[in-house]
Amino acid sequence: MGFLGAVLWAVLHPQTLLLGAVTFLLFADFLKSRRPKNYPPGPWRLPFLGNFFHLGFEQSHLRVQRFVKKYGNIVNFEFRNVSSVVITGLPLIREAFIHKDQNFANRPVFPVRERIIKGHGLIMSNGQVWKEQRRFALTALRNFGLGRKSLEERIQEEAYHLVEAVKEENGQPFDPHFKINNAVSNVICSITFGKRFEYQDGEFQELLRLLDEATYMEASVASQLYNIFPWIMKFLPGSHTTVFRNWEKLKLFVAHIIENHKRDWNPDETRDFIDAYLKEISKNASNANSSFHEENLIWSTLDLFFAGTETTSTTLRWGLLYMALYPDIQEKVHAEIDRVIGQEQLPSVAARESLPYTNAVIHEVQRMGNIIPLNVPREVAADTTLAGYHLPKGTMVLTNLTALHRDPAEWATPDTFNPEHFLENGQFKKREAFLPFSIGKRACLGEQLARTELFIFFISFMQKFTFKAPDNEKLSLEFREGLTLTPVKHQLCAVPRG
Ligand code: HEM
Ligand SMILES: *[C@@H]1O[C@H](CO)[C@@H](O)[C@H](O)[C@H]1NC(C)=O
Ligand SMILES: *[C@@H]1O[C@H](CO)[C@@H](O)[C@H](O)[C@H]1NC(C)=O
Ligand SMILES: CC(=O)N[C@H]1CO[C@H](CO)[C@@H](O)[C@@H]1O
Repeated sequence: MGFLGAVLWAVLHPQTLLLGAVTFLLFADFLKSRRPKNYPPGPWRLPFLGNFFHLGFEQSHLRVQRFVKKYGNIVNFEFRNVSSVVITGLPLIREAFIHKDQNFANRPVFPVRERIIKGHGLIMSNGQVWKEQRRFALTALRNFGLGRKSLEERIQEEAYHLVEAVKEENGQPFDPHFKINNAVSNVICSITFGKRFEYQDGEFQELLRLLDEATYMEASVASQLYNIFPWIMKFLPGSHTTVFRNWEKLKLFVAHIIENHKRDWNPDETRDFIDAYLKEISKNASNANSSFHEENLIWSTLDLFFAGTETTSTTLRWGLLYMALYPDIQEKVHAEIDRVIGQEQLPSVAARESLPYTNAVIHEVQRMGNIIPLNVPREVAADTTLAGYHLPKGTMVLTNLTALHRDPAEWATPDTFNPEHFLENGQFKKREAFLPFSIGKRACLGEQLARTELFIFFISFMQKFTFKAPDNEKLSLEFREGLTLTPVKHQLCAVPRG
């Protein structure tokens, strides 16, 4: 066969071929993943997987502290297979999201999200689509807050229903999750769909369950693997398929409601968000570039539904849990409410000033609950710099809100629930290192709404109940990590107050 033949044989041998291909790919990946010049520092990376294992699957926000200690306030990670930085500290967060907001206003596109949403809607869209959808949603939220029934009245009405439903538990142990979820969701449903859903409505409960499950499963191992290897994972079974299936069902639900709206649509009477949006679509019929079309209507609606339900309801659940765990604090809240508005008067945001202690407690719940620990990811929209480092377009940006909310330099007892953090001489004190809604152009669009909801729902609960652990049970602050940090499944007793 001769020498050449032997070499050729060796080269063509399947195993050798495979080995060669893998070596080549690893080398190419290594070249690709070497840090460019003046890039922020960070830990070593595995080819393909990047820092997947450093960030891990669970409690990842707690695990990487050592890197911040070692590398400083801007650390480069390969998160999944995307080059990313984690920013720590208020000065850098301000530099990025306020002073250089144009360059940091995008959202990254993850394969899981891309497959479902395809850049539509409000939360995950970019550029012109995002600008138009955001402006429209903000206006709509404002308008439906000023309509015949103010937003505050809608929330008060819903809080009334929620309190009635919790009374039915007669002080016995119950899991508050789905009733609270339903109530909170109804506020956004009344804005977007023009209706609320009864807590006994099986179909709606099922939708809320699908939403909850999708949010949880999107952080699962299979979904993360899909984000790295979509071309493989799309052929494999796993929890990512649940995410797709659930969103498909949620989409159908909204599409169905939109069909109903179209059927009895009257351009002169705008009942809700969907009506207003249909009007916008008809205005822009001749404009091929307009982002106001049905696909964006579905996703903007679902985005409001999604962002407006899970977050606020999770925060309220943390609130009740903290009250049950800190009975002295709960007692002080009761006393302040009894003194200022009593147990019967409907709570309104106008009373915020005169309820400083309760207001401080709600803020402390948000600080400790810390439900979005690394913020919602952003992406660098155009080559830029941060803290003097070069950040190329396409870099994913995570901001460490946990570091801010647990900073020992900012908070007297960073790891303990303590409303005094937000009080000074008995008055409410605003804190700069408190950013649960983030800041800048792309900050939470529902902040006003969320704050009003938290205030009214929480006070309504406190007017009527004392929250306690069930007899012989110990409550814990353990959390479940999905897209948000939520309390683990638990039961509470809501004992009616005399
Ligand atoms: C306690 C409740 C809530 C918390 C802690 C929260 C937090 C956040 C955070 C951290 C972001 C990412 C901001 C950024 O990238 O800088 C966000 C975005 C968003 N939130 Fe909220 N949120 C809450 C309630 C709500 C409610 C009630 C709505 C309903 C209208 C809502 C709608 C949105 C939307 C649409 C976005 C995406 C904005 C965009 O990409 O332009 N949120 N929220
Ligand atoms: C965020 O900050 C917390 C608290 O300092 C720290 O434990 C955690 O490791 C940090 N996470 C990241 C991703 O930097
Ligand atoms: C439509 O969008 C494209 C690309 O953004 C732009 O070049 C074009 O001028 C736009 N056309 C109209 C009619 O606005
Ligand atoms: C993309 C686009 O042209 N949108 C337009 C739709 O109609 C409204 C009202 O006429 C305009 O303000 C938008 O610019």
